[in-house]
Amino acid sequence: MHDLPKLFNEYDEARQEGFIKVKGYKEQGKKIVGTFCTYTPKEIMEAAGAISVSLCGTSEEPIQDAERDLPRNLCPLIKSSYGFAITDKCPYFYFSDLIVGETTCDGKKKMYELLGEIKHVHVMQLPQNNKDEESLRLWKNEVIKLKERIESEFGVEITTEKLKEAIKVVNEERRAKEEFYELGKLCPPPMSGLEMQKVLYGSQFKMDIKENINNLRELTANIRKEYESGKRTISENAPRILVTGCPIGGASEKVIKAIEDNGGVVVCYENCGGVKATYTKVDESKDPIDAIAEKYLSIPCSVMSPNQDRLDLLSKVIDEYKIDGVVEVILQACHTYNVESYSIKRFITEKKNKPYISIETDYSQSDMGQIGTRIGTFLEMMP
Ligand code: BJ8
Repeated sequence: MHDLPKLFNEYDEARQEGFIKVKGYKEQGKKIVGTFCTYTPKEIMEAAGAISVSLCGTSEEPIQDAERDLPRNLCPLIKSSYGFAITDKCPYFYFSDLIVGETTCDGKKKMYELLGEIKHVHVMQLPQNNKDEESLRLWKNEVIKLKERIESEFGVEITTEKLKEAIKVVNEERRAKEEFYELGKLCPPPMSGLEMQKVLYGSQFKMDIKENINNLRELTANIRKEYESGKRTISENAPRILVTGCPIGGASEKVIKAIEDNGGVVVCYENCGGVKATYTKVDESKDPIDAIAEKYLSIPCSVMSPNQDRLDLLSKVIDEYKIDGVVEVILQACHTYNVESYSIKRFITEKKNKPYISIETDYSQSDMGQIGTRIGTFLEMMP
């Protein structure tokens, strides 16, 4: 038997362990690129031989410091990220040679202006419509500008061959992640949603992509083997929940905990930690820059308008994962997800005939009781 809890815990500790790794990479002369969003084309950094790492803050700890400069009624992800940056409490930020941001939501793009006072920052101008030709042209140009910035900043040349190689590796990482989270399609699922979340979140901090692929595949194979030998850890009567909305990690995992403490199980994450980031791949047969631009612009985040692709994706995963109910997690003051939640609710309840609840929260633990009560009532409605 494999020690699965131990393997899950390794992912839980990945963020902390990465601190030492990132220092090691720096000492070897590697360049570090800090990122904040799924729209960042990771292939460009990979092709430059640089390491990319997520700088999204997920804890309440630095928010008070951030509020000295930023308004209180701002998304906790933005405040936490900024707070870590100005207090030098995040080794990933500290070691970053360049920060790459995108003009996604208003809060983030204004925060990047302030980060620019302490670090080198490159902001990609993201169009807000991902269907018209003009937007794709603009975005392609932004991908080229990022490539040129990385080349001049780090004194490297990103050749077409290197880009093609990077596309293959990053696609493979997407596939490995997909093979892992698709275990959630099994009935009953072979792991809890909290365990799945630990792996999805932790794997962001496994900076060696090839090693990440191998670890994910090994974990998936071990889970499958135990399941096939008859081991079950989740009741087959547990309502199967889909989580959608803003990114989840650290403090916001309280919502997953509330779902599972009340008898449900999260079997799928449609957010940026899960399906949304990986369900499309970069087309390996096209010109690399064209293919990268197309893949990233197609991400169905609520910052796009209109955003029909998100509804299509939700519809697909609700069917494939045999979902009983949908929980949308909205971080406080996230206007795009908050406003879009009305269309999401209508779609889920009227077109897919599934129960839906939205939970608006921040990184504090003060609303845990209230979230537990609301989720408990929601789960009681399940058939
Ligand atoms: S692709 S979800 S990572 S923008 S920071 S929008 S929660 S108010 S994170 Fe995001 Fe990229 Fe989209 Fe994904 Fe709202 Fe907060 Fe803005 Fe946020």
